[in-house]
Amino acid sequence: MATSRITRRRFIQELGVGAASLAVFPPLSSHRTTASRPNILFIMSDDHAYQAISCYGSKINRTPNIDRLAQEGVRFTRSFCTNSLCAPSRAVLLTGKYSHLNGVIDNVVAFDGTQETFPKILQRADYTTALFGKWHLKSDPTGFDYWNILPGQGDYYNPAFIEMGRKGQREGYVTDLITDDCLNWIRQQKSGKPFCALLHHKAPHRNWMPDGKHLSMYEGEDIPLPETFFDDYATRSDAARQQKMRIADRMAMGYDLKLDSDTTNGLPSPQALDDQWNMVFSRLNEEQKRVWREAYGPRNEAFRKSDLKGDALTKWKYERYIKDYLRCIASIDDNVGRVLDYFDQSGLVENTIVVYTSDQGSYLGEHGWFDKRFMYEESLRMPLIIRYPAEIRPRAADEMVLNLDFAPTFLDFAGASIPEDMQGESLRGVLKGTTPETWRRSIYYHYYEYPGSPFVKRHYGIRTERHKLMHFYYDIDAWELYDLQADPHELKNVYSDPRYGATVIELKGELERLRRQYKDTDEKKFLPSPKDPIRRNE
Ligand code: SGN
Ligand code: CA
Repeated sequence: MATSRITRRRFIQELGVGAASLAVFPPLSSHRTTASRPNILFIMSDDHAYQAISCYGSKINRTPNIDRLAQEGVRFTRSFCTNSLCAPSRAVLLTGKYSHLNGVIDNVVAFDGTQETFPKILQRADYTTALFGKWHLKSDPTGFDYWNILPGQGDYYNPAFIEMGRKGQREGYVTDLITDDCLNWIRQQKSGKPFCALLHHKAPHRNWMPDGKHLSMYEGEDIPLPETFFDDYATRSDAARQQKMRIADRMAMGYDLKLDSDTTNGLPSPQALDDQWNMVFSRLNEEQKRVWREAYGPRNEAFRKSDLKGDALTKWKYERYIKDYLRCIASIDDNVGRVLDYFDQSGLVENTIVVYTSDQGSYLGEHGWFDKRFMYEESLRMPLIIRYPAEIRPRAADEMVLNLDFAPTFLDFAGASIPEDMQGESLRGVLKGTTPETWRRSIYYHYYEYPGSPFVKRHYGIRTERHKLMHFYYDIDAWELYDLQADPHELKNVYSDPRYGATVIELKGELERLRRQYKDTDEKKFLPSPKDPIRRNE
């Protein structure tokens, strides 16, 4: 696999880093403002599923600015995360290592900031580095010359920020504020050094609070239900049946669905989340509250009068969820547009790598769900678009890539050496259209946050172009196999179908090979002891 990089690494080791960078890449001192040492702007949103991006074929919304980036860059159609959860995905992208090696297996563990990360290596290679927005790794950021982050999950309205260790609060909407900060910082960069900025949005994460100007977008429109909305999980293992993330019965009336307490028709709702709703709503100033009440008041009253039940009620919940989610994305897309416009005006386009991705995918009603975590396609996939006019031509790329690959990719473009123990592969060849013959044909996945809300069981698995094999473990021992060609929506588990017997044997062999390659052979290593309390995922 990716022999080209192994060869290059050996080459670097043999010659010594300084000599190798002279031989393989142009000398550092001359690339400050040339195409050989690009700036990097890494835009990442939180839970933005590919199903809600028009250049990925969205049936439910338009994202003209993200599409514009895709027209000018490479759009990956098979980009995946290794563990579909926020903090784990972020730790993987910083370190280029799987969760079991970087330590962040779930949203509970704090990131050990003393370990090697790509921003630290870029700093040593004379880059200026900065981080804006969602971080969620608990420990203070390391490897950044400047950082201004949201504490924890952050708030949509008038959010608190931590700027280089100092706490503060700002008036406004989170997606606009994070973008403002990042653009202001870029404008101030006058040192002549290349920069790497991580622009990490909170939106469109739960509880999906849109900004004032998008509150009525999609109102009066029907958003189609996904085909698998009424999945009955008939052929699956108990893992799919026992999760607690169904739109039908797990959404909070206030927090998720924005109903006032007198418009819920007495429908059951988790009290803790609705208390949280009162807290987040109380952050709005009087004018923001007025705009919200004006938009939601009449809709909530109509809901009260309709007295919906059964499937009609579930469909209403879906509509409320998806419209708020898409409204949050409208603001993300507008802000991506602001960044692209600034780059056009400032002449930074040619020599800046711009990435758009999301920490993982999300269910937008598929299988009846919201949230993520499972290795099924909707949450396994990450949208990924990379633009770099100086070196790459626009195309859609089908190669299987991982969030594990970001760190080596950025280091490769920066002309810095890639540590031997990083487990990802540089995407540089793929981006240039010269994919190595040996490029990976399967990917490995491992999810751990269980027991803990929303009760998606621990599992690991392998995906090839055609198949996906998963093993659920801990308080279950169950396998699922999907034939992605015959069954792209993963509705029919064929693990016990004798016609797939040879495939199961072959995939188990390949899965073992990947587990050894990535040094993840001990599934008991991260099991909580029976005395451990249920893990909270904040
Ligand atoms: C919060 C959400 C969950 C979500 C996790 C993790 N609940 O706990 O729905 O799965 O974050 O999301 S909420 O009521 O607090 O919104 S992640 O993207 O940060 O991993
Ligand atoms: Ca996320």
